[in-house]
Amino acid sequence: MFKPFTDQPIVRIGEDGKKIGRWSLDLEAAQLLRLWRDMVRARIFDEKLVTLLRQGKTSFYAQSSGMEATQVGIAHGIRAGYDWVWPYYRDQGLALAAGFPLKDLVAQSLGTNDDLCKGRQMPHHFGSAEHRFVSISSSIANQVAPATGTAMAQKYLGSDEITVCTFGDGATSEGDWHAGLNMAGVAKAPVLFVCENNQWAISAGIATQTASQGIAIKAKAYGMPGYFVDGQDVLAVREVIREVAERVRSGEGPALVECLTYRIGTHSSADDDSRYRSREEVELWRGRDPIRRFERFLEAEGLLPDAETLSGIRAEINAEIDGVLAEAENNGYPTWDSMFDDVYADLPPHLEEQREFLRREQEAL
Ligand SMILES: Cc1ncc(C[n+]2csc(CCOP(=O)(O)OP(=O)(O)O)c2C)c(N)n1
Repeated sequence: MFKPFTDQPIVRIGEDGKKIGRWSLDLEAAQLLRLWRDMVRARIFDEKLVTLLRQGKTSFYAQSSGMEATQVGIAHGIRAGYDWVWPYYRDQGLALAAGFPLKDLVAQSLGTNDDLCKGRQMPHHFGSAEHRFVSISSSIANQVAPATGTAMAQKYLGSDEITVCTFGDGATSEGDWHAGLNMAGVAKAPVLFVCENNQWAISAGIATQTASQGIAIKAKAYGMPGYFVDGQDVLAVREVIREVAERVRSGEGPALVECLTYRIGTHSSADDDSRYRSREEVELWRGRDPIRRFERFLEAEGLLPDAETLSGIRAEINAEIDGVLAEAENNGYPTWDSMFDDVYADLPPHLEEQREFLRREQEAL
């Protein structure tokens, strides 16, 4: 049983890859390789999307490089595809590791014909009811109260699904965050709140978000346990999330997990992070790369596949993503008149008129 409210983050693997404390591995080599693969897939996806932005093929993206252990650990700790997730805009690593189809994510970012929203949403605001991923929102903390509501419904329906709600450290400064956690505590709603504390809210550092010891400790005020975890350690995140999620599922009420991580890249495509944080800090955290740390662990345990196998997997992931990107572009983009679809069951006369008007204009071009 993990302890809540620890001063130091809960950790399984040290920087050198060696086990910290006494614990036994409950995963087979194939499952460990899956964790590695999911982290590498998230990293490669991130790099490709940044390239796509530079090519002008999409106009918005929020990088998650550096946060892979947190996001993949969360995905592997919950019942992916069964539990409902209210993700935040940087959660592509979580989504992909939880089985969200790459094809749907890419189609949404590019706004192609296969995009469920037909290009009407902001890029990188994906979601899928089928995969139990509520649509991404740009507003911070606005998912917290609805996530509590989702969990209350699950409780009233007697379901054993739980709700997982993620957010950054900046979101915890919003009133919505406190209202959502407060209600969850009162209602004993089966919701697992996870803070992906990457230490910056655009240019505002964590010290400007809170004067308290951290985020996890705030759970105390709302009558739930709060866990502080090393978010660069995929095994620690997976295990804490798994244990806490099952406790939430068993009816013990909500919980908060804070994963301490770092965003290596800029806040979003519109940001220049060199204006507010030192290169030394970024380099320090680049050296704390969660993928490398996990590789050192696999090596120390004698479980790291040979270099050829690893580069084969990387090549496979590259080919998969390139293939999906090319396919999305080949599928083409929605035409202008699709904007009239899905608005009303029967198009009212004034919109019918506007569609006709636009059609004539288009023909005259
Ligand atoms: C309600 C609201 N206020 C302000 C913003 C502007 N904004 C966009 S992202 C962001 C910082 C969020 O930081 P954090 O929650 O730590 O997540 P991160 O982007 O660092 O992962 C802010 C203030 C917003 N999107 N929504």
